Amino acid sequence: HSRRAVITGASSGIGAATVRRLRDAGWSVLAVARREDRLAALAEETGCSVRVVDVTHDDDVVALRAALADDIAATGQPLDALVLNAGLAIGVDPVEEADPADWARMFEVNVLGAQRVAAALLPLLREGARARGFADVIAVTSTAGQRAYEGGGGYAASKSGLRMLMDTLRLELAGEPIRVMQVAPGMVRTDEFTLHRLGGDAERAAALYEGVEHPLTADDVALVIAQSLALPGHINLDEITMRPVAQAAQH
Ligand code: NJP
Repeated sequence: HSRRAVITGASSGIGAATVRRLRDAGWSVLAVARREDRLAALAEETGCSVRVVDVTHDDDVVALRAALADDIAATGQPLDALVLNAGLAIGVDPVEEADPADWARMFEVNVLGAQRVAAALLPLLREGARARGFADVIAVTSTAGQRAYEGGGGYAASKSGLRMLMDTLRLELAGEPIRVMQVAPGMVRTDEFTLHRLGGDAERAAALYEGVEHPLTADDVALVIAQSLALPGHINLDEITMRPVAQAAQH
């Protein structure tokens, strides 16, 4: 059996690129997100399985676990890896002017969504680890969770929350053969993420990339995720920070 992964936030950007990278590496992938049309196109293109899941909805996540458990029982193919990638940023307002509802939404998806999916699928990952020797949870965090920047308060707070969630999970799973890894990218050129962040203002979205000559692409991040998962099972890359060279020079 090929290795099996679940990828959240797989309908665009880094998640979709990770589906392609893992498919190319021979994985069998279940891609989940909310946008059904995007998922259908991805399934058509890559041959991956897809399922509509909103990570903020308990029912969706419970149903995901049940469907996956049934498929594992039917095929004998265990779950090897969970890629926690679903996430979003809203706004670039200073703390003083930020709307708490925007912050709540970022926490709901970026932190609580990751906790909900990880908790639901851990029993299946444990079975996978028993069958294969190890299993993986890998999250896409952000350099925003490591270092503050003006206007990034809510996103940074949520991503540092996710970072601590992952660090805690690693401690709690100590002694089990489950790796808990994080990839923290700097600026990635995924237009939908930025456009959504800026409420659809394409001009401001384009301006955001102006300071960085060659931002990372979604595929750059996907490559690092795929290579981290491909490492021998006794190597845990706790946290990988990856930035475009032009951005690295700023600090
Ligand atoms: O953005 P985008 P990226 N339930 O908007 C999904 C982090 N990051 O690829 O549900 C389930 O193309 C959404 O799917 P849909 C970032 O924080 C980025 O850049 O169909 N899924 C879509 O597939 C995030 O964690 C940059 O709308 C939900 C996906 O999430 C990850 O990279 C820098 C959902 C977002 O894809 C991927 O972002 C950095 C929900 N409730 C970290 N809400 C960057 N772009 O600069 C959203 O350091 N999704």
